[in-house]
Amino acid sequence: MSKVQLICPEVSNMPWQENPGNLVNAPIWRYTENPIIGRNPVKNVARIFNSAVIPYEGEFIGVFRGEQTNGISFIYLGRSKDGIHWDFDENKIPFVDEEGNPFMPIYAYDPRLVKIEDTYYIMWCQDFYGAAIGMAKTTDFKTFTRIENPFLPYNRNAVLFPRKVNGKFMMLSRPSDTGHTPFGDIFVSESPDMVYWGKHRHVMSKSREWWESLKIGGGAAPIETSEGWLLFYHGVAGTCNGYVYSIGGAILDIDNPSIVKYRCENFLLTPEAWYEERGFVPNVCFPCATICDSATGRIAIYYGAADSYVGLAFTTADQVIDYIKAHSVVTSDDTEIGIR
Ligand code: BMA
Repeated sequence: MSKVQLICPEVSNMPWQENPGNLVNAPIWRYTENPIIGRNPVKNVARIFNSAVIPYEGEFIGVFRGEQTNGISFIYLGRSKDGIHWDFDENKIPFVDEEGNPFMPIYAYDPRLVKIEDTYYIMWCQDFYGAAIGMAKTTDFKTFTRIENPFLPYNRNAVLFPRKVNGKFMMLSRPSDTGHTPFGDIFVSESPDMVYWGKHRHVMSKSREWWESLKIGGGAAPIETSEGWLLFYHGVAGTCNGYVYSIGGAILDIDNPSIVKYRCENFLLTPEAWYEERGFVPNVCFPCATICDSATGRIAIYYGAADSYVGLAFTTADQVIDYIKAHSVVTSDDTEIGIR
């Protein structure tokens, strides 16, 4: 029985391996058979990475960033019985507008997938006269209806909270600029209706730690726990040979998520395995989803590796929250409400 409560359904058939007992850094351990998705996973798709999965009808379903052989990314649907072995649709998700007419983005990448009440929402980065957030909803994974783009360009890394907070939908995002932005903070915005977004608040900025000294961005959907919202995000370092993407962890206030209660000064996972260090873009661990089991406190983290593969890592609510708290450093930027 875990000390920290995960407020989510029980998922007994989640993929799982125990802590190997020989970890020297954070209590996050890689699945021994990583990567779970290799190259050329489906016709015309060279690589799948930075993708999101969710339990569905006793099995698993996911939205996957498929980088086509022509270099353009789109979102593909995948299904799995065990969360590890995936079958992908050969065609891109056929998004429609609210009238049911085809409404495909020009490109789409880094999808997240979040269930709120009975609806599944997908959010991704797409062109809206510049990189911005696109969104769609589905209830059956057959019809995918695009809804209003929540923010103006330029913005990336949007992810919804899995429930309303104080009666409002909440979304994290990372405003940016036109290119491979060498800066960026996480903000939270709220909406009464999933159309109009406002009351924007700053959540957190880069830190002094090397692994998140350039920029940060929201990762997997925040996980509701008895300690607050557990957030796995990405932190970026700049080196003379390019960016390095690591996974970080923070705990946000449950009723006012612009307040960071704890923030781990150490990375939780940084590129060390061959499939993280070697690939189309080397040195990338990019978390986009988790699967959690409230019965045991187990958490499986899905992350893109080197813009080439999908990796899986495990932890538990107790172990990771203890570690985040024990290594927490928060600044006034983190703990304030975030309005100026
Ligand atoms: C970011 C995003 C991610 C990607 C990362 C590393 O800007 O585009 O999709 O994984 O760069 O290339």
